[in-house]
Amino acid sequence: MVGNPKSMSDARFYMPFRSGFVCILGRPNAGKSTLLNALVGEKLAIISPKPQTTRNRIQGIINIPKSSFLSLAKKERPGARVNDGAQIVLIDTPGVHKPDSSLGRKMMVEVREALEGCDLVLLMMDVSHKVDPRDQFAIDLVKQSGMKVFLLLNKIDLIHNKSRLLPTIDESQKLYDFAEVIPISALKRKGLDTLLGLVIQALPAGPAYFPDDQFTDQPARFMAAEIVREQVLLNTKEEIPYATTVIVDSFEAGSRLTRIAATIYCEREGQKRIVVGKGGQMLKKIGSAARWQIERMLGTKVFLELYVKVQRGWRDSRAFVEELDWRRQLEHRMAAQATKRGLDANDAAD
Ligand SMILES: Nc1nc2c(ncn2[C@@H]2O[C@H](COP(=O)(O)OP(=O)(O)OP(=O)(O)O)[C@@H](O)[C@H]2O)c(=O)[nH]1
Ligand SMILES: [Mg+2]
Repeated sequence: MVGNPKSMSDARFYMPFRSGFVCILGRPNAGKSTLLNALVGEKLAIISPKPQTTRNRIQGIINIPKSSFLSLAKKERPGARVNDGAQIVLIDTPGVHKPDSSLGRKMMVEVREALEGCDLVLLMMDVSHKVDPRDQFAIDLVKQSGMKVFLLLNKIDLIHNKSRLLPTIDESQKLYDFAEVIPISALKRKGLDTLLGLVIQALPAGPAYFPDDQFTDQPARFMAAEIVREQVLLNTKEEIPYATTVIVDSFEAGSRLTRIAATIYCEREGQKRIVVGKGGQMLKKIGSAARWQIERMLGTKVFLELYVKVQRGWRDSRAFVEELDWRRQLEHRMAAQATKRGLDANDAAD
């Protein structure tokens, strides 16, 4: 039995509740969203082999109860026996790149906003590739922030001769004064317990920021749009994945059935033809795969209506790109609802 931890004279035995914001950063395709999903244990972010899949920052909340924290903490602090648990707010971000469109610039704003005020940065690199100037761009960002950074060498499952990892670790240590260098495989869930233990150690004592049954801040409406976009990414090639976006036009949640209407926007007629496919076959394929995933997420049947429209050069339209931001969409809908309530109240008073 362990006594009241707070009265223990040896602080080694007691770890207070810890919490903080942890930003996952790295160039496109490093595996950031795969790591977010693996650590949270839910599919919060869409994933594809194509770079620049993630366009918004996405928060995933990990609650670590007292008991399970123990085994993680023990690895890092032998003898630790009592702890009060932890809450990690992980933030997945778009891949760091040099933007050449309004969409790209907005993605980089998302990265910078995620970095602001976070407690720790997890910089991810793909070990199956050599470090190149595109990695340097991400390193420069963390240098400017001056934050505590762990370097995650991801995709170690692709390195068959593990002795090849040692020179990579040595080399990477020259890039920045990383607090830790941790080899992982986000896909195969290798090294993630060690990573979690070290992350918790790096966080300050603090309160839970979210209720313990919440695992993301994203509304289901936005996640549904992302699931449709993921199917477009997985089923199309060349420039189409980059030239498409999805907006949910209506989302009516019921206890058994959710009705969703969404529009896939492309930049040109030719792209629209490919997304629709011969006799509408491609759109049907995208729709049924997306519907199945949304049903799993919501736990209801889903009636999904998809439309395809051309919005010429939308990636270069600042106004259109801003409208894609779900935080902004939410603000607009709340404002519209408040106006409607005001009008209804006036009608009732008349
Ligand atoms: N072999 C292997 N593949 C991985 C690993 N982690 C991610 N991947 C793959 O790498 C590709 C990119 O993964 P994402 O998680 O979408 O990468 P990302 O960093 O979020 O990419 P962006 O959103 O484009 O910035 C996908 O095909 C993943 O399945 C890993 O540990 N091992
Ligand atoms: Mg991603």
